[in-house]
Amino acid sequence: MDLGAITKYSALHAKPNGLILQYGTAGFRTKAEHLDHVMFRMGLLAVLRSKQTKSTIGVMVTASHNPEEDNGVKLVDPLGEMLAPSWEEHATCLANAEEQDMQRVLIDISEKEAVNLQQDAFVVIGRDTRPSSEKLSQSVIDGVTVLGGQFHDYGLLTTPQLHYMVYCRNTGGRYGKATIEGYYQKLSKAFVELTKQASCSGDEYRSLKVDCANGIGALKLREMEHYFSQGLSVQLFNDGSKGKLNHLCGADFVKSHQKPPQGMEIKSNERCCSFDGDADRIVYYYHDADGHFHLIDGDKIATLISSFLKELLVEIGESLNIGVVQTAYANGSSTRYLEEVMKVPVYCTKTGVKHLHHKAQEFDIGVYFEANGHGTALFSTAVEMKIKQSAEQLEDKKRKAAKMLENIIDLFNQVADRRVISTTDAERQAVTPPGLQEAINDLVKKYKLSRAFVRPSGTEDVVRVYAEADSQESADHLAHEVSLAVFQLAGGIGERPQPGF
Ligand code: 16G
Ligand code: MG
Repeated sequence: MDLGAITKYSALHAKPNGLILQYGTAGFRTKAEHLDHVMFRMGLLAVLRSKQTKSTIGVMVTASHNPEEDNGVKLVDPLGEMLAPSWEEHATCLANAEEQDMQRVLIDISEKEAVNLQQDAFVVIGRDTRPSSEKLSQSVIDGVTVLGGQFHDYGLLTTPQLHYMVYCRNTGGRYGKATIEGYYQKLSKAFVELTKQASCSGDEYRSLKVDCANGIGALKLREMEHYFSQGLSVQLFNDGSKGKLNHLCGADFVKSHQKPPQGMEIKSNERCCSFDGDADRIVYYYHDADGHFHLIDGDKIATLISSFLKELLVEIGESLNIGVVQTAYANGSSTRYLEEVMKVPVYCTKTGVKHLHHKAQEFDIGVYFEANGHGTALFSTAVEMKIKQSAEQLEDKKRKAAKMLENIIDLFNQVADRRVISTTDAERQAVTPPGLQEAINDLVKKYKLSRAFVRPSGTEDVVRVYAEADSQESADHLAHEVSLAVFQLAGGIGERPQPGF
């Protein structure tokens, strides 16, 4: 380690005095102007992690669904997974070290993790379309180079694409080629195969309107479009040519406002979906014949996927264990449907893909989705083959799927942002301030089919309040009452929360 060079370059990416940041739910996230030093240091850390694991490590520069002015960074571990928790702690230490302590912190990490500093290191880098991202990814590269690491800068990428590149590089190309071309080929082939088996083959099922949140999803989907053009025709909206990233559009907007994004006209029964700013979330929606808006969010996607897979297992007589993983945000109605009707076990983890992913790995088939649209299904290659063969024998899946969704009548819910709190039980119970959980329990008792919880956000300086009940009015009331309890018991400042927030 050339400590002299590190000190010299670090000074060019100086940390603002007194700034403390946390490696949060999905990496560091804050205003872009506060992140230069964090990026440089994450370049350094990625090299150490690469040396330790003798593998390629990924660094993604993005703040996902946050406003355009924010940015962020997350590290991707060798198998395309989120950074290991012990290294998240190192990341926080390194990001917050004052200039004069940098060398000591780097040496500490290397010693604790038994990093062989002679080992080669390789880091791959991707970034979203935010105006600040290019410069910030250059700071990552500065960090990588000063520690003697090699790198490949993929430039503009979606977050899932960067995860894919890391995995491909660490599995000797067996999973796919670590190129953008390789990614499009692999995914479009799988998509075309799958849709060949779908019983619904009319033209109306072959078109999709896509809201790209004015982000990277637009660029990448445009590149990918011609790989599956026979299977699907896509129409892109909010492609970044005029609107602002994540502003009045994108998966987060559609989910929280329960309406289509701006800039997208919807006719009845047209199929639509929205990405978020780094294209790692998706939600679907449509207007029915009466013009009512219907959202197929993560809860419903998980229900469809797990039910589909469960049916296939029954067909082929396989007794593989299948589990669904959700978070406290999952609509209570979807949880009940999965457990009581589909007889699929459901587990609840803390918010954030890393927690869900980890739990889902315990099953032969693990389906995980957050209500907001982050998720996937995990299964072994052997299971994958069996499912593929038997999918050909199943008919009527569309009718069944539509029927199933009719059975999940969402309970109404309401979410609001407030100040600091700590939680337990996969974020469903508040531990502090004292008395808050008791107050919430009393409020919940007043409404039918109701549930409420509060948790500090891992991406913004707020606490989120969630409430659900059997009518929108009750959900709104409950959310307001819980917000007032938070305000009173957690030392709220400023104006008291108003009904409807
Ligand atoms: C991050 C997480 C997402 C989570 C969201 C919650 C990943 C890749 N992303 O975007 O899963 O739902 O944070 O945000 O894990 P909050 O903590 O501000 O409510
Ligand atoms: Mg995202």
